[in-house]
Amino acid sequence: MLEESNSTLIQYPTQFTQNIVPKQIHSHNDYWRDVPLLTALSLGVGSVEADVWFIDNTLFIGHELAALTPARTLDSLYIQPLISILARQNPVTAFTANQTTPNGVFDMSGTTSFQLLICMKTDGDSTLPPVLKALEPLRQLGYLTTFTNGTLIPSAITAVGTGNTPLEADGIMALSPRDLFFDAPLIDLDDPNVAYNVTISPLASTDYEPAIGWPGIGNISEAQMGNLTKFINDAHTRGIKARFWDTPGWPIQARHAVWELLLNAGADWLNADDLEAASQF
Ligand SMILES: *[C@@H]1O[C@H](CO)[C@@H](O)[C@H](O)[C@H]1NC(C)=O
Ligand SMILES: *[C@@H]1O[C@H](CO)[C@@H](O)[C@H](O)[C@H]1NC(C)=O
Ligand SMILES: *[C@@H]1O[C@H](CO)[C@@H](O)[C@H](O)[C@H]1NC(C)=O
Ligand SMILES: *[C@@H]1O[C@H](CO)[C@@H](O)[C@H](O)[C@H]1NC(C)=O
Ligand SMILES: *[C@@H]1O[C@H](CO)[C@@H](O)[C@H](O)[C@H]1NC(C)=O
Ligand SMILES: CC(=O)N[C@H]1CO[C@H](CO)[C@@H](O)[C@@H]1O
Repeated sequence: MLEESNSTLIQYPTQFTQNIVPKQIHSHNDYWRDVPLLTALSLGVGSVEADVWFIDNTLFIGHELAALTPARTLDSLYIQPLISILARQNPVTAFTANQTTPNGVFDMSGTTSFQLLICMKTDGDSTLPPVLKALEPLRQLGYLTTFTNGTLIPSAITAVGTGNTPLEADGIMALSPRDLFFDAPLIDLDDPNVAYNVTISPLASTDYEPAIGWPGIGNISEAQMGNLTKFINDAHTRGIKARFWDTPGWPIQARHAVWELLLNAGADWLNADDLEAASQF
């Protein structure tokens, strides 16, 4: 059996994520999982969130200061693992000689871009430059979705800044080429001051409770349904994907009712803490 499983006939280069169906699930506080990034990938989760703190010239990962350790950095937990996975998904062989765009992390769907949401916890203006620098190894390998010369070129990883990420002045809007994007405020997509579009924001998000409010129990009101439809339409009109965070987690029945409501209304990402439950939903 061991011998059989080692046969060259049943092995192939990109099987690290073999048979995993990619899903539009966002892993909230991904660094809390058993294994950051890999637990999510094993369940087909298409987007992960990493909270970064820029302290002593290093980007540490964690929910709060008390949770930080020297070893857990943006580079060690996300950038290097992604590079090693993408190296496996992009073997250099005679068969790939003419391939111009890299495969993504999912073997089953090479063109699916994996979303890396970087939530800046420390001051945005001082955290942005080191985050851009941390992305350099992915950038060098051509793995980052990039807006350049008026064209959006999709690639294996789409990096999006959230939290304190600055938009204007020297923020995301000033980047050219741009390979870090901006998580737009979903309820302000009609803001006349910023004409959000996919060249700035592939994603727009909002806190579910103040925006919609239906707790997942009883009937949703017409006004709540109207708001939900409006926000999703505002995003889709601009080609932007919609995400609602902090949806009810309990009771499970309410959590599922809200997930069902969101998916039926056209929300693009399910924001989840329990990835296993969301991946089986
Ligand atoms: C698998 O096969 C290769 C080449 O035949 C051999 O070098 C390697 O030791 C084998 N690995 C296992 C775990 O049997
Ligand atoms: C790559 O392109 C060359 C030149 O057009 C062609 O001869 C070769 O068959 C192609 N290889 C593959 C794997 O498609
Ligand atoms: C973008 O335009 C500049 C100036 O015209 C050119 O040097 C550069 O190669 C272009 N980049 C891409 C990716 O096409
Ligand atoms: C996208 O939005 C930015 C910021 O509002 C704007 O500068 C840019 O012209 C827009 N691009 C397109 C193609 O609409
Ligand atoms: C909820 O909606 C159903 C179906 O429209 C209706 O029968 C029921 O009375 C409503 N419940 C409440 C508490 O309004
Ligand atoms: C958060 C939000 O925008 N809520 C809106 C829901 O819809 C009602 C009725 O149109 C508005 O008054 C609220 O502002």
